[in-house]
Amino acid sequence: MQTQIVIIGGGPSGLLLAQLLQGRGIDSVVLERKTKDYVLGRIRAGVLERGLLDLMREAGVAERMDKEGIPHNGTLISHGDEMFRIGFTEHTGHAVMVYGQTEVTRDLYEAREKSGGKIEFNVENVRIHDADRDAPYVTYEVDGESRRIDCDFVAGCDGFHGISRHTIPTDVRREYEKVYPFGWLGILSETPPVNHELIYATSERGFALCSMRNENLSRYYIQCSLDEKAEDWSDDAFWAELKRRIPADQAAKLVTGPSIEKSIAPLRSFVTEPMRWGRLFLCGDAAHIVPPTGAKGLNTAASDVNYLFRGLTDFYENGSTAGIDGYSEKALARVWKVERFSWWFSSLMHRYPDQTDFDQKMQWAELEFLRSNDAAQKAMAENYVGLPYD
Ligand code: RFL
Ligand code: PHB
Repeated sequence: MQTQIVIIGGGPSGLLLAQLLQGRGIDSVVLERKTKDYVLGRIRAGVLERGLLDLMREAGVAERMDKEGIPHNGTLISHGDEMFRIGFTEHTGHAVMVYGQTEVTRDLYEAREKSGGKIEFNVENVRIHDADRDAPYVTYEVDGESRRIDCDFVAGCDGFHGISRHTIPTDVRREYEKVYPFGWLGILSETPPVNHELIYATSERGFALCSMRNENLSRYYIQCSLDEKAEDWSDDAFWAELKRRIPADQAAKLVTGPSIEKSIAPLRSFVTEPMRWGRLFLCGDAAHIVPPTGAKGLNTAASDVNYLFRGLTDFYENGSTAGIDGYSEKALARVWKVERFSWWFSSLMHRYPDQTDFDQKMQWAELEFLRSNDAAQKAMAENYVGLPYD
């Protein structure tokens, strides 16, 4: 088989890239290790930046998102019983949108199927060959049968546990990592959200987040220790702990109900450099991870897709290699700014096991500064709604 771009990974990065390329007449094949149902069953991101919204529109897959997504003009931050708001629109002129990653992925799959774009599910043993030469190719197995696709370029969109990153030789690749000493226990429940805006809450007992998917579907998280297991938490225990971490007036109006999903995610900051090696380009979680506190993972994957898509179209339409040659540097410049924001917001809001009284006072002082200082709020809002794609 022959195509222009082999895209490894059928998560949001891979599918969005495929759809954008297809709109410009550039052919791709998407290779996904799991089934479509498995990918759609993963409950992940909920907040979309304007850059991603614009890319969805450019890819022609925004109809349902623009109809059902909920624009958010600000967010709430609480500290014990104190709560303040950071207005996004008043500080930046922009908002974010609450629309689940599951829905984004569903819309992208539907568009891909409608347009007849190729996706192979259940692929195994994917290997990238000759990425540092002029004629790369990818081999894989499906139903026990070996296949090969020759291509111009390979996009590694296969997430943190994928193989693409490991194709780059260790003497070229440099990795930076910070693992946080806690995780997030999250639940999804068919209950109305406690507030019409998200609440990022810090308390003596640790962090909590009140988020949502729609007016009758709520997503809540609490900071937990790494040795805990989701199945050890009853719904009642979860709700009781959440109520202790959010302001009393919010806890009083929290509507509880059975959880329909419950899972624990570890928190990690991770970047690999470079994001390009020869004809292989890394995109999204394959190249970087942020802790979820700033809602940046999916959004940063989208900014990589943006730079790579522009670079590839410039190559195919104008014969210019400038965009693809500059891809790694450009993407990484933005990635590091997002890493900083996610690390800062995580450090501000969580309880650390080895935290001293002094460290705690510093968190409180920083929160008080954020509550009372317009410039600090503007900086937070600019990062939250998404830095521009330069
Ligand atoms: P994905 O989504 O991991 O998709 C990669 C795909 O590649 C497949 N794959 C392979 N396919 C073929 N061959 C192989 N060898 C393969 N290895 C892997 C996988 O099966 C998968 O389908 O990466 P992608 O596309 O880069 O997308 C990244 C986002 O999924 C991720 O950044 C976000 O979910 C992070 N995230 C959030 N991001 C936000 O922007 N806003 C949020 O509010 C937000 N909340 C979250 C989050 C992530 C969370 N978890 C569980 C990690 C909340 C949570 C709890
Ligand atoms: C979510 O709704 O899943 C969500 C929202 C905001 C975050 C992280 C996760 O910062």
